[in-house]
Amino acid sequence: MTNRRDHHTSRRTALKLGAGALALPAFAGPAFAADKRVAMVVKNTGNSYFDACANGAMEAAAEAGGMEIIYTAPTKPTPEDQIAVIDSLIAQRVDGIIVSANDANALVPVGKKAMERGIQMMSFDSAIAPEGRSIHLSASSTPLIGAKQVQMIGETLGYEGEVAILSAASTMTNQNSWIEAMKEEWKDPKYANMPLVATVYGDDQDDKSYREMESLVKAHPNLRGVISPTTIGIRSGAKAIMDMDMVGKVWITGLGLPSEMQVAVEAGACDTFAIWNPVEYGYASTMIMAAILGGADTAEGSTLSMGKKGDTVVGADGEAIMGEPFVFNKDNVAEFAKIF
Ligand code: RAM
Repeated sequence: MTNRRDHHTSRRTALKLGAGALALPAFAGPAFAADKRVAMVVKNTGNSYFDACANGAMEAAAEAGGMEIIYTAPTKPTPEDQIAVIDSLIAQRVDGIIVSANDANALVPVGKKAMERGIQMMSFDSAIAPEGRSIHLSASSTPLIGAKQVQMIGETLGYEGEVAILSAASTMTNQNSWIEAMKEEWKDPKYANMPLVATVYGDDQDDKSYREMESLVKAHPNLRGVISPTTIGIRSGAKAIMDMDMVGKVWITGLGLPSEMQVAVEAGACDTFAIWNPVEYGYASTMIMAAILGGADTAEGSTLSMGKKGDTVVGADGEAIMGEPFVFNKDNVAEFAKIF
């Protein structure tokens, strides 16, 4: 059951050029999506990664002629609550919905319902299964993101010692596919002395992630590394390492925001971590939605414009990719912490 009052929704309408306004380069982008209403539905509220994505969405909306962005999410990252949010957007007859899914399959029926009503449905970040949307834009290649995280902890530990994974929720598409990709990388003989001893789920909640990190350390006295492929997990896990005085004994890596990881990197709880620019990711996703609303083809092999992020080509199952992740360490974390 969902308490509708829990849904946090923010609406902002990008400024439109009035008749008397100067038509200058800030609005140089395509104007095909003016007057459209697009919802960005993320996993849950209170996640600054998604707030950054929404900022990029607003930027794209302005470039695409001034469409309205409705940035919304359930308070808890569950599929049921997310379905209720999408149902209410269908009732409001928005033109397009961009979702980061809490469950790939559970969202298929509501995705189909939206498409039957003529609403353009796409996912970003965490995919809906192909039947429930047209396009899914991944931030980067799944094998690359998975492998990178195992490589980072390998380098930190000198390829020796027990490692665990602290993930988000067990139903989340993106974390699950990155974990699969990590396990592929782990097959390389260079990791023979760096076994994966546990995978636990903090559900993208700070308190649960923190407690899971504490339990990992207690249950595995020889634990030396943790990979957390979620910005919530890595920030809470790093805090637990610092609070438990485990700095120098256990290291965390994964996907984090420089603004949230600077303290942990400078304290030595985290050596390196990775992420893409979430502002650009929200921007690129929204530019694709604008192109689709303008009639762009989404069939495999089609080229879709991501505005100033360049073009992407639609692959199998409607999947496209934005770009490459960046790696952060003590030399560059402070600089990027100012941005995201
Ligand atoms: C968290 C969310 C999001 C994921 C990032 C890396 O913010 O789980 O879906 O992409 O981490």
